[in-house]
Amino acid sequence: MDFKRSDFPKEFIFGAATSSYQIEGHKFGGAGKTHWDSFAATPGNVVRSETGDLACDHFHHYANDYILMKEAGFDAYRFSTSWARVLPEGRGAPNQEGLDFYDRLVDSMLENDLKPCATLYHWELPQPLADLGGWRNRDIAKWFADFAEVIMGRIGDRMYSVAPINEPWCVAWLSHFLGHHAPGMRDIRATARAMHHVLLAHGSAIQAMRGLGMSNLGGVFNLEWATPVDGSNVARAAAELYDGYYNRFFLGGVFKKAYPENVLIGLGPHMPENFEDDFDVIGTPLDWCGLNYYTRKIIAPNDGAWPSHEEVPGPLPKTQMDWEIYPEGLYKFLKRTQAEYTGDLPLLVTENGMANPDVLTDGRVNDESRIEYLNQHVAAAKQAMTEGVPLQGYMFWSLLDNYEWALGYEKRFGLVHVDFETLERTPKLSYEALKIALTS
Ligand code: IFM
Repeated sequence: MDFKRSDFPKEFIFGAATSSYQIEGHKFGGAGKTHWDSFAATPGNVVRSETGDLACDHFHHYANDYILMKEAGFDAYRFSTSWARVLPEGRGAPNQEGLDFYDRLVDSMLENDLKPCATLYHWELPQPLADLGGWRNRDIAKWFADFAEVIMGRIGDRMYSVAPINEPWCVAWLSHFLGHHAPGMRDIRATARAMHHVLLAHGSAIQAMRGLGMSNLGGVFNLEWATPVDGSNVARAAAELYDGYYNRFFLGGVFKKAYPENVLIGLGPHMPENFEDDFDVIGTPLDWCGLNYYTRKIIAPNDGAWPSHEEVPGPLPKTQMDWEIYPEGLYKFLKRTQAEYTGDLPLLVTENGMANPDVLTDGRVNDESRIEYLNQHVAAAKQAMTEGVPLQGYMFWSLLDNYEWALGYEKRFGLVHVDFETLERTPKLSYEALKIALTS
């Protein structure tokens, strides 16, 4: 790598991230059905209709996975807890086996000197709650706060940090407006409700965890830089709207207790009644803010219904996801988030990485393009730090190749290669390069 640990402050945290449904093996340990199981069982939604049933079988391999992390010199592990594994019905009686699993997981992280950084929800909603309307139902805020109390009542004493929800934009817009993720809806009213309720659930869970006496609680937002297709006013307004519902809606709700006006022009008529009354819960103070960053989008206006724009292909080199590589976006987001939303609050890059068509040859994966991608993005973050952004950590996505949701197992994001038949783990060149950077 072009960087090493000593280039950063002593207390700076390097970590790797994963999520429950993407790696654990959902069929093990008495977990309940989730909306991802039904979404994937519906033809056309997921490549080859693949599911997280087995995934990386982290359920049985976690101890070795943490040894790999320790050997690479990571300080922290960002993982998520599966709501349906803990509460198979989403509410009511906990699954003791699920609670015991997370208990073992956390102890094993600590044995390997990894700071446990939990996310309570990374997208696998228990099916019984989806049947009740899921994120469209305001009651989800209460159900989620109850789940936060159950899981943190068991492992909260050993957490380094906790965030309630991974990437609210994906939970709401990607899943209810674009229909790319479970529950696969394409409905503006459902979207408006999900966008508000996901933030209400976030704030309610923060309050529940404060009630348990917990600290170091934050939020994790995925941000995508929007570039207008040309210099016209309509193109600029289109990109500002994309920025509004992708980025500013969620940061605005949490840190300013307000949603952007340009977004409310379209979503306003579909929002829950008196939604403004919830801002005090949504804006419950946090201890840190996490940014997940991968790419930018070029936005062009069109004549369609609101939001009346579309993404067009950009000229930059792309990853296996067809996402442009644009490290400047990370720099700009760190600067802008501090300047406009978070001030002195610590920031973390909670996800960054790339999918690459990695091939295992003679026991090696030469993922030089991933090394280059990480170098460029870490340098962009370092630049922002040099200019005063209080960045306190950087987590790579992902530790392991895993279930990339609707794209199944085809897109490989791991620092460690996984053979999905034998489940064998093989550290890639990027893992080895990071190991040298973090341990020397
Ligand atoms: O795999 C996902 C993860 O679940 C959330 N953030 C983006 C990653 C890559 O698409």
